[in-house]
Amino acid sequence: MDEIAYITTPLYYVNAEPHIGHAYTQIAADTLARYCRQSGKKVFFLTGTDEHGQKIQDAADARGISPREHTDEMVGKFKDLWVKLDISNDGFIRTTDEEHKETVRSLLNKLYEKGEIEKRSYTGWYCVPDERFWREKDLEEGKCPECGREVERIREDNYFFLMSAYQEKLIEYINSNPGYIKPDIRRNEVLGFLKNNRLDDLCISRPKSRLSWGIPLPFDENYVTYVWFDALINYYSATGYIAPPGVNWWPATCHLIGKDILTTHSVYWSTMLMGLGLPLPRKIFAHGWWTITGEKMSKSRGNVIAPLDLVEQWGVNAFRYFLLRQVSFGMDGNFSEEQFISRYETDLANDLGNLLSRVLSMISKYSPSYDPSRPDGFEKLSEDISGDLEELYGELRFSSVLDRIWEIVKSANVYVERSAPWNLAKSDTERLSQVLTSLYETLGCVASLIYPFMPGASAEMNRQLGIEEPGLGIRRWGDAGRFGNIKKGDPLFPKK
Ligand code: ME8
Repeated sequence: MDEIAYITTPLYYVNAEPHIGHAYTQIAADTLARYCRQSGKKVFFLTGTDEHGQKIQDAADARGISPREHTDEMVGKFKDLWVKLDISNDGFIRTTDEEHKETVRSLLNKLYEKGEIEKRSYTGWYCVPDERFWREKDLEEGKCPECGREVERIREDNYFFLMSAYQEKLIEYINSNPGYIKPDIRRNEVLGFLKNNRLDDLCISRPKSRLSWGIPLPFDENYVTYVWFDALINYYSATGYIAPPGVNWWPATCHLIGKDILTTHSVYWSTMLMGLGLPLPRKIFAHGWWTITGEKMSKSRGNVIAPLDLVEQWGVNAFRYFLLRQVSFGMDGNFSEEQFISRYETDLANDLGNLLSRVLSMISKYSPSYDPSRPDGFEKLSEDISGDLEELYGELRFSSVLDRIWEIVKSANVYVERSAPWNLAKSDTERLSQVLTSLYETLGCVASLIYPFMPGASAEMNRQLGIEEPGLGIRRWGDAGRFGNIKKGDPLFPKK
């Protein structure tokens, strides 16, 4: 991996409040960003809000306030939630930022001057909620093929980005860069689509008479920019005024998105960059959906789970853990409270929480010496996993990383039972010191390994272990050092 990592999330629409689906992408991106920082990279982790377009205008109209008032209020809710979810974003971009609008206008001008944009008369079917035009043949039973809602027939003059010219080039690019679109199932989906369909040109304007809440085209003030054209550019524009200066942040290392917006990223964004002569991002990773009884969780379907309810009941660490542990990243997952509770009780309260509290109690009770000279195999376990982290995180296999960490946690629990320190305390104090030191150091490693997923729980483990200056790096067995500062505290994951 490179020495820098520029990680992005989608810019969420501010037409309604964030739900678990949004929290999911944020937590995944945050975990990746934290791991990259932990492994010594310079990181720019960007998130933000998508504030123009029909949807937002409609949401503001429905509340009888201006789009600006509406978006300002909603942005606050997104930002508050990210703080509560321990999201460590380095920047927050709003598509209403003046600097972003200027970049969009200047890139539009550039494309226009290069002859990549053309004005045409157009008739098509428009899905207002998805802000997308469809051809007659795309419709399914006369409705939007993406969301199943009603579409409107629209005829008007508009500006088009000549996207169709890039069809072959894009196929070639995806073929020669197998890591570009991930996971492979999504890459194959995009390739299949590109090979079996003629790519259309992309309508990138909306007449101001129909929609005023947008960025005016620099070459025709009677139009505003199509919201996707505006929003996708954020990834690039942020590098010019939000990212820490002095580093070449473009191209982005990884755009993390949900599979609902795969086409806009892998086709629209890639070809826009080709048109502009800019490098393409290194990776676009599209994860799966959280469903509720099999249906996609979405604002418009009204079947959403509010993240804060779960966080209030179970804590932010458990919430973050569950989302990334329950489903292989990339696949869909059905949300169930029973599974949440079971993960909480088994993995967190029993396996990890109990281990910490038992080991610390035994160290306090039996006062062994700190003796790291004979690690009893645990140094090997933590070496092995450290060697694999780069690859697992590189492929965004979060649940596999957690599986590996829990292998260590589970073997430590088995080791406690097998070595029975309560008997050793009576018979063999040397062996007792060896066993409790092994366990203590192993907990020190686990505390640093869980940091990207559960930064709060990691900090609390460090505190109870008495590791006063934990540092950010991944701890090796033997680094935690001495028992002197142990401060046993409340259970890490209290039983409910
Ligand atoms: O599409 N399961 O914004 P959006 C998993 N503004 N993830 C989900 C989800 C679910 N049920 N529902 C939403 C937009 N997401 C555009 C993006 S980017 C330049 C512009 C997550 O508010 C997932 O990341 O509809 C998905 O891609 C994103 O929210 C869509 O957010």
